[in-house]
Amino acid sequence: MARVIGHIDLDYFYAQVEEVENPSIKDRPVVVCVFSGRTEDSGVVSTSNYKARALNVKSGMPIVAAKKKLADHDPVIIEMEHEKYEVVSERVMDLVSERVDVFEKAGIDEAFFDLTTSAKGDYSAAAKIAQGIKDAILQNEGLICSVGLGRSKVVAKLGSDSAKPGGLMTVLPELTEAFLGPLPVTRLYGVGPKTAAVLDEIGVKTVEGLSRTDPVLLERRFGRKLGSYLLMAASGTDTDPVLANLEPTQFSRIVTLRHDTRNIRDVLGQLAEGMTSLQAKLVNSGKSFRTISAIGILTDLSTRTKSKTFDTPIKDPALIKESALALFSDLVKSTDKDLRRVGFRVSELSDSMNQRSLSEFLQKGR
Ligand code: DCP
Ligand code: CA
Ligand code: CA
Repeated sequence: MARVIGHIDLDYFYAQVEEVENPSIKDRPVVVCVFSGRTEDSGVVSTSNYKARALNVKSGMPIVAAKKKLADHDPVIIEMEHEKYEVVSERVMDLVSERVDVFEKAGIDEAFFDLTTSAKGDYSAAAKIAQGIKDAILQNEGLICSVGLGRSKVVAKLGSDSAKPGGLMTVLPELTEAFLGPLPVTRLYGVGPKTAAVLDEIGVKTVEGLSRTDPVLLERRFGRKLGSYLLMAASGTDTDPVLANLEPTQFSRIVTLRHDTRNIRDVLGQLAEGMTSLQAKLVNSGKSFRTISAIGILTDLSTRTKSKTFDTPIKDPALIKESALALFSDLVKSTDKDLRRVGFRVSELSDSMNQRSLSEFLQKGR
């Protein structure tokens, strides 16, 4: 059966989340920034919407430079709130992973998936499933994303890139070489600036050029592992499987409240069951956590989170319920709106006997 691999990537992710939260900014350039705090405007651009990109704003650019480019265009400058995007990311990842055979998160806004079994190797069946994923994300979160389907991870990733923004690109196995060939080699997954510089030196510009390069030369310049990977990537014959994420990095529970409310007793009552199962999950997995967060989705669908980070990893599951009251009180105080959905998350998970506690243990023993 033909392998069917997918890659999904949310479009202009942080900036799009801001637009969904506040649709009135949609027609203006939106720039999400990381302020370093040294001076009022020091820091860099995290990402921006397509309006801002059309005016040459780029990720990583100093905020001052972005402001200059947008001076006459009524820009919206927003401070990055990582927690907020994490919550949205988690919900989107759930929507995807429920609909695919194997799911591998590859970043805050992207994932690989395998549809070989459920599509029975048929690309038009896979495209229907992929469209269903896109629809679900749009319906539930109001977010657009791009998806690529192909016979390998490299092909799928290039497919989602080419589908941006908002598209679905199916690269049929028999058309793989024709699709890959003309692309600049710098677009290949795994080709960073260093590799790109060497490829440039030996005169390789396109993926097709790379696929015709002498394997011996590639091995000499890149070593055997990278050399053979590059050749396989260039022909779309890389064989890496989609690997289900085995090691969780966080556990969370989110529930929709029976009525919108800002009454804390009510919130905690309806979350109780979720928190108990979260505690059980923590105990069963033998994990400790360092950060604990209360999550609230308000009636206007914006998200508020309040977190607490402990100095050392915490094993005691009772601390989850103990922290809930304080965190939700803070959260409710931060808004005058009612809550529609509420959740709880423990993150920065580590194995209970981790590096740090092991060294503490050893030191105490001496
Ligand atoms: N990000 C960041 N700094 C960077 C690159 C990215 O903070 N230099 C953050 C903001 C992005 C998110 O990671 O929204 C996802 O990165 P992507 O590279 O997928 O970029 P976008 O989703 O913003 O845009 P695109 O539509 O090109 O995917
Ligand atoms: Ca993205
Ligand atoms: Ca991405």
